[in-house]
Amino acid sequence: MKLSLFLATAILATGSLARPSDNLRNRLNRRALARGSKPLVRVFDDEKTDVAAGNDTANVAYSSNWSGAVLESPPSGQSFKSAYGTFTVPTVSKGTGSQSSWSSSAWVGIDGDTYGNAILQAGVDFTISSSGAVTYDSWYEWYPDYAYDFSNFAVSVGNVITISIVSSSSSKGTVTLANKTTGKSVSKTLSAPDSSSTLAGENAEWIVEDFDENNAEVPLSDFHTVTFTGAVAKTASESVGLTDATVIDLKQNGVVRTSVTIESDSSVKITYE
Ligand SMILES: *[C@@H]1O[C@H](CO)[C@@H](O)[C@H](O)[C@H]1NC(C)=O
Ligand SMILES: *[C@@H]1O[C@H](CO)[C@@H](O)[C@H](O)[C@H]1NC(C)=O
Ligand SMILES: CC(=O)N[C@H]1CO[C@H](CO)[C@@H](O)[C@@H]1O
Repeated sequence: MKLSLFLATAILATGSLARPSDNLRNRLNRRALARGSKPLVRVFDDEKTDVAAGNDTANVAYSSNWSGAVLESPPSGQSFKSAYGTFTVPTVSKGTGSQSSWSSSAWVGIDGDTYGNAILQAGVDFTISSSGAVTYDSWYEWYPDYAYDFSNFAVSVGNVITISIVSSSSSKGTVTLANKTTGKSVSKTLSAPDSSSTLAGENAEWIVEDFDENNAEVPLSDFHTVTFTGAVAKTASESVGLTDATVIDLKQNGVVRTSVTIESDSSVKITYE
């Protein structure tokens, strides 16, 4: 697939994500930090195509915000209605530099790459503080609205979580996180925040993001490896796997921070470097 040279220009202030494991004061502080996902921001300086390690067919691009796999267009005349993926909550270590905390976030979503007006998404943040305390926070978001916590879904390392993103119309969708071990799940039905942020169903993605707080990227935590399995996006009539997905590596200040491999039609592995 040819790489799109679309540049997401929507740099909108997005919202708050409090951490359920923090006390109320910290929650309020975090809300003030305006945590949110952003559409894909490509890094153009040395965008590369067809040069994935030893792989002639993969489409590879760099982003300062996203790493993972993106389906950039549905089968002709169709749109993506849903996207699914399962991952194991990873151990988390400190990232580079001297920081008060480091974070990253694994999520599945619809839109936000070539179509930047909206993203319907849900996932789990991984944060480690300078003291070494690790918190995992589950959340949902319809960009450009804020990210919100799921309450009553406290994930921990090793949990196997299935994410389901299902749009019932361009302005309505339901996101679900399910614990594969227990079958326990949380769901939220969301509406488009406004008439300009409806879904197009043009993209589906499986991402580890260096998300924004207070309009700046958070220092990236070392998430070791996140592998999405069972990765599939569906239109009204077809299921689409990852074979033709575009691979996106995180690149910041000239340094590639991830290594992404499409392992099969239903699996993508994202490794922190
Ligand atoms: C290259 O990547 C594609 C998916 O983009 C995959 O189907 C194929 O098996 C890979 N080939 C090799 C040699 O790794
Ligand atoms: C998921 O299941 C595991 C194993 O039973 C359990 O320890 C964990 O607390 C569950 N997590 C959630 C978020 O339900
Ligand atoms: C824009 C955005 O999505 N969040 C960050 C991603 O990258 C851009 C460009 O590097 C930053 O300005 C954003 O803060």
